[in-house]
Amino acid sequence: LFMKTMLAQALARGQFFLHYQPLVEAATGRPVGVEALLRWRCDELGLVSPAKFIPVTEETGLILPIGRWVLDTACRQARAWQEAGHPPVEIAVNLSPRQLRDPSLVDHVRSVLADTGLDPALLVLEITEGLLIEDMALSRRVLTALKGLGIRLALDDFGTGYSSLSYLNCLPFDILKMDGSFTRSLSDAEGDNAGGQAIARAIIALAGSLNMVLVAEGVETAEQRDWLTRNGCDLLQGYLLGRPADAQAVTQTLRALE
Ligand code: G
Ligand code: G
Ligand code: NA
Ligand code: MN
Repeated sequence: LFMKTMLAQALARGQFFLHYQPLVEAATGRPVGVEALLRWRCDELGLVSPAKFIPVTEETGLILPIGRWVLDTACRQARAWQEAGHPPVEIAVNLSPRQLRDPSLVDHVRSVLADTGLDPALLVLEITEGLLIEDMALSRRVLTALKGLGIRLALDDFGTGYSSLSYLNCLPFDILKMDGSFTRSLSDAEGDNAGGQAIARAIIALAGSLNMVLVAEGVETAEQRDWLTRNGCDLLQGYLLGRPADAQAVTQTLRALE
């Protein structure tokens, strides 16, 4: 209850900020983009994890204004990187299920693109699979309208929760983000984990046969990076390639990797 009250004032008090985590091309090690990750510093509660506060904002509906702020801020930052002379940086923004049900979502994305002048091809919206199958007709309608703006869509945390392969073919996703648990399962205490590797290979092949870009999440070791690269993974994301950090720090990372 206390968190609800604090969250209601957080936007007006300027307590939200974004961290950015790089996505790196496996074959070349080059950064191709960043994922924006929301952070909340509350005066009373300190830094609160989005895993804790996002569910509360979904419950209250606050996720709608907060989500609009995230999208706006992230697109502005991407445009700023571009204007500072960096190679075009894709920006990935997480959408919560509740935002997908917001009738003004598509109009808002369109107007953010217009206001910031960001090339739609540089914007990726990340959606977890949870709600998608609950209302397939609505999901299809909204995702298709978003695609119509020229942006791309990523299926986030793929392989966890409600995984169903049938809807992969029905929804217009461009990018598949393999959940970090699969990256972790590539090895275990005994070393190579044949079962974990077989599953990761199957996910990589699935993305390939559906013409989707495959991103491996949660890459923490050089061994994981090398295995994923050898086995045809397109993009890598994780602490090994870069931790989520503020825009200034990420600018250094982007420069160092260029
Ligand atoms: O950054 P971190 O690992 O703490 O994020 C925890 C969870 O919060 C992840 O599932 C992530 O997708 C989610 N998350 C982070 N930023 C946003 C955001 O801006 N919007 C939504 N809806 N979820 C976010
Ligand atoms: O659900 P989503 O995939 O958006 O969650 C992203 C979350 O994963 C963020 O909270 C981010 O901080 C976290 N994260 C990013 N890279 C790594 C990693 O290499 N290892 C672990 N354990 N978490 C990571
Ligand atoms: Na995400
Ligand atoms: Mn993700």
